[in-house]
Amino acid sequence: MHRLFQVWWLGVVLAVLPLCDTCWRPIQVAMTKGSCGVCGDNIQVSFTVRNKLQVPYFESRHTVSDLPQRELIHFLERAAESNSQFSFTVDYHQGMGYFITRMNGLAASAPKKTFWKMISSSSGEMLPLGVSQYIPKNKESITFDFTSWAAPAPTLANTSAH
Ligand code: B12
Repeated sequence: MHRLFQVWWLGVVLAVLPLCDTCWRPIQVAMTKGSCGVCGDNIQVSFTVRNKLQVPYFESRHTVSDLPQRELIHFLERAAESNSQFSFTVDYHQGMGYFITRMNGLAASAPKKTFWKMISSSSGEMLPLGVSQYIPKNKESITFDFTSWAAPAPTLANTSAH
């Protein structure tokens, strides 16, 4: 009886909290802060954006540091936010996510059979997944190469991902 009397204030707090919206807010923030899906330790990823297919040719390099390891699209977003020289656009495809349609102002074109091919410079292989699903490794360097699938080599038929 004596101990119950000592914690009477706890009963008052529990009774008031559900009625008080602003009382809950700090608790909700604490619960959601830092949640970012599949997130690992902070990593560094570099991009090379290369067009050797049509004039004006260009090539540029961009590095994103200290971002939690997660899908490639987040690194592209960070690069675009922090560097006005870097830009991209995407189309959304249900099930596979985003397809890169334009980089640094140069648009891919289905009628001209051009696309932005993504290659891991570390392995030299085409990425097996798109930007919404591929998770880069620390210090990985990814090349976005403006490519024609009409060119004799490589063609869609003889590339490993297709
Ligand atoms: C043809 C094809 C392409 C063509 C599409 C252009 C065209 N107009 O034909 C080109 C060469 C551009 C291409 C590129 C890529 N592709 Co592709 N492609 C295919 C393939 C062989 C057939 C798709 C198709 O025509 N379907 C029939 C039509 C009627 O359906 P659709 O929904 O309209 O098809 C569209 C989408 O598939 C889209 N598309 C094609 N590839 C990709 C990749 C991604 C990530 C997305 C979001 C959309 C997309 O383009 C098609 C035409 O508009 C499929 C394999 C398969 N059998 O499905 C792989 C496939 C879809 N591609 C794949 C990949 C990995 C890529 C690349 C990421 C490769 C790379 N490392 O660069 C790039 C995309 C890069 C970017 N810019 O974002 C993977 C996707 C796996 C995944 N879950 O992400 C697949 C499944 C091949 C595989 N590995 O098994 N591709």
